[in-house]
Amino acid sequence: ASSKLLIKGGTVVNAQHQEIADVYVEDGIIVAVKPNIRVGDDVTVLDATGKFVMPGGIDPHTHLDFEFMGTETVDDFFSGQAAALAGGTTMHIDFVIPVDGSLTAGFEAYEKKAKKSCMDYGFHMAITKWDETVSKEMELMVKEKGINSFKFFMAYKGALMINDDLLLEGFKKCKSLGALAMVHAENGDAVYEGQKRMIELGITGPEGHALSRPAVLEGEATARAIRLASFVNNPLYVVHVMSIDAMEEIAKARKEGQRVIGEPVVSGLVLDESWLWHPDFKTAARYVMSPPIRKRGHDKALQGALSTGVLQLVGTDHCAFNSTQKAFGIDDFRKIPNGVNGIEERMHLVWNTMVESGQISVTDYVRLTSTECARIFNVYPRKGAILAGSDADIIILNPNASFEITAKSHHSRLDANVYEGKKGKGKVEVTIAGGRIVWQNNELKVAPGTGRYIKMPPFSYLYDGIDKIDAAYLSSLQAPVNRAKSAS
Ligand code: DUC
Ligand code: ZN
Ligand code: ZN
Ligand code: ZN
Repeated sequence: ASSKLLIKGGTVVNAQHQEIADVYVEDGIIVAVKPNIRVGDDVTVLDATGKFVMPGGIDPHTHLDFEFMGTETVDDFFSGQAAALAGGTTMHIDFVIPVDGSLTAGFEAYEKKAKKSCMDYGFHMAITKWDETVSKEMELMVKEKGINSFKFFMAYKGALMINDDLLLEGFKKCKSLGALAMVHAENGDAVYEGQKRMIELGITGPEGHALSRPAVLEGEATARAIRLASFVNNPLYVVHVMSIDAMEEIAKARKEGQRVIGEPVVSGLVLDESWLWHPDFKTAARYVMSPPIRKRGHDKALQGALSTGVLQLVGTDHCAFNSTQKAFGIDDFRKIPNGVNGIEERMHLVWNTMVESGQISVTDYVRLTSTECARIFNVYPRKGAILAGSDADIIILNPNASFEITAKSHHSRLDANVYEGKKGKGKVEVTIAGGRIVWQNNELKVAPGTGRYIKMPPFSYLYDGIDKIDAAYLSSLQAPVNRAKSAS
């Protein structure tokens, strides 16, 4: 295949602007974006007339090759990424989980898992305990390993959960490093209580999952994390915002000027809780993820929050378990491995739900599926843009063609799909990753080892000017209070 590519006549869309132009690519990099580019016959030409030429999607939230709840996801870095590319996503950020509390060991393990990558990727890191070593290792991760975000689990008591003291320590450490603190916001102690109560009541099926961890617990933890972040003047990223309760806390904080980012995921935007009441266990268990998919109404409210800018970007939390694994919880919903798919479906479902429906513009679509993620994690404009000098991660979307989601034809290793049967207009017809055409005519051409690790530097725009706010606060503390010295 040629390493020179010309995409002709499409509408090139960036987060700020769209125009009809050609895009010329050489050796994996976009070289020129302008009308009527002429090239020699050694160049592969793609006609994009009547179609949108956009930055490939960036999924900020995935779990590939993840060992969790006594098992391991069926999608690894190859199958998960292949699925992503077939759906128009060209980069993802996965979560490194420490090994026995060691960040270094965790990083090395994920480096190995990711060797088979066929698309570019970055890493967040989870922090599951706290001591001097962890604190030192965080520094190493930021300064040498290309990690600029750390996730704290306020849920999963007895496994990943951390308490408020650690959360504060972690926030402060993130701040000193210019890294972004992320939270899984559910009150883990209360969830534990709720789960026990359901089992005592004899509610052992998947509906118990929803009943044991209602939206109020997500709202509480989100509010707590936001307030603690405010206490130390720290930017905060809330992952998988699933409820109105959590979203409203974010809205309020942002309105007051706090730097809070909210990430809804596709399942929360397009599905609802009724699936957990499905009479067939196998079907219901498929929809178990945490925080749970909420009642009808939360989906629409989250869509609205995306369209008004209360929430900023869309992830998936892609975490794939087959029905045999989901069946571990046949007698006890607490043992159903948590997670749903989405890495392949995100671009189509967001297009269909948000753009086709008229809720957002095409430029907004690019912003919340790609550009904003690149900005937050500080890899813009290398990623998230169709500009001269950017990586050639590009999709061609035909707004008049249609897509249909079914496990029969998806590229994940999953034996089912939570979006089975969903269809609509807007189809990713071509995916270009690192200058290579990897998806065309419904065919994938991917090879393990072609994806690259993208290092993410600290101090993204979320840190702009934060030192001034801190300095003002400090000097306010140092203004003396004049109290009359009274003789006793
Ligand atoms: N939620 C899930 O559903 N899966 C992975 C981890 C998480 O927080
Ligand atoms: Zn593995
Ligand atoms: Zn989570
Ligand atoms: Zn997750």
